[in-house]
Amino acid sequence: MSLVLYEHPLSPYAQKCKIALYEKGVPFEVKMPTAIGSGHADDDFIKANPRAEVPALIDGDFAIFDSTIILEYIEDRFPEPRLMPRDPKGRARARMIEDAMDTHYEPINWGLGEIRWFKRAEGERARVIEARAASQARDFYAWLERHLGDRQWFGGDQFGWADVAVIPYVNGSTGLGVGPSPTSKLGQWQAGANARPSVAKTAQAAAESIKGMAMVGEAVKQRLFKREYRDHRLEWMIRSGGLDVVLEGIQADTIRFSHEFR
Ligand SMILES: N[C@@H](CCC(=O)N[C@@H](CS)C(=O)NCC(=O)O)C(=O)O
Repeated sequence: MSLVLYEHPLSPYAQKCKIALYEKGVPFEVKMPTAIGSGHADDDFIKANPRAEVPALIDGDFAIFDSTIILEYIEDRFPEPRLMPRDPKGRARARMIEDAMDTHYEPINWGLGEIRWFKRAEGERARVIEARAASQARDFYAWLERHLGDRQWFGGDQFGWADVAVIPYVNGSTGLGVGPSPTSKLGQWQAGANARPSVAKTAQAAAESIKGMAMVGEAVKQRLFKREYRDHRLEWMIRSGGLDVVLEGIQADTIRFSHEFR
């Protein structure tokens, strides 16, 4: 068996898949697509994922894209230890949380990255967007805590699907200075999740990779980087005070939309 995961260590979508594979003890090889994020994906990678996004999982001659579908495939193919709860409500909760993190939460971190790393706005303009991000994250933590309730993990007494789906984002937010308070219920959950070797290894790779982000603002200015403002990310930037960021990026040709299938 040879599994290859196309990934980027900072992609929360890819992190979900890595954590799941580590939890299940499945060996896999990681590959970073050439020039990922720049808008110049290579043909081999596009063959694996016509959306030209990480993650993509290659299992022999079969290629799968989209982190949710990959997670489902991993669970089907390697059922033990089980990540998805058995009871219908637990399963629905896990799926709702994953979907909310991937679509509603993800652009908060991504938007902060656009400001901090890719230098899309500075001064007062940046502060407005950053303040919106911080307040959205706080509100989201309250929602997550309601789902966590008094349980150790989102699915009960076993680390599982929703934990895998939340931890990459909450760790990303902590790195960006808008994480949950360590003494809060969510902060304590976060510390517990980070103590797991699967999560620690994934977070360590992300921390290494972040060192390379110092230069990317300059790369955008020089138009070497053309960032993907797709679906909820585009909406987030506009609704959070960054309409100018979008318009300027389109004019400067440093923003693109989703890859067209071919
Ligand atoms: N819905 C997709 C989203 C994947 C995604 O947006 N990946 C980003 C990285 S976080 C990416 O590869 N973007 C391509 C690019 O920026 O060129 C999934 O769940 O896998």
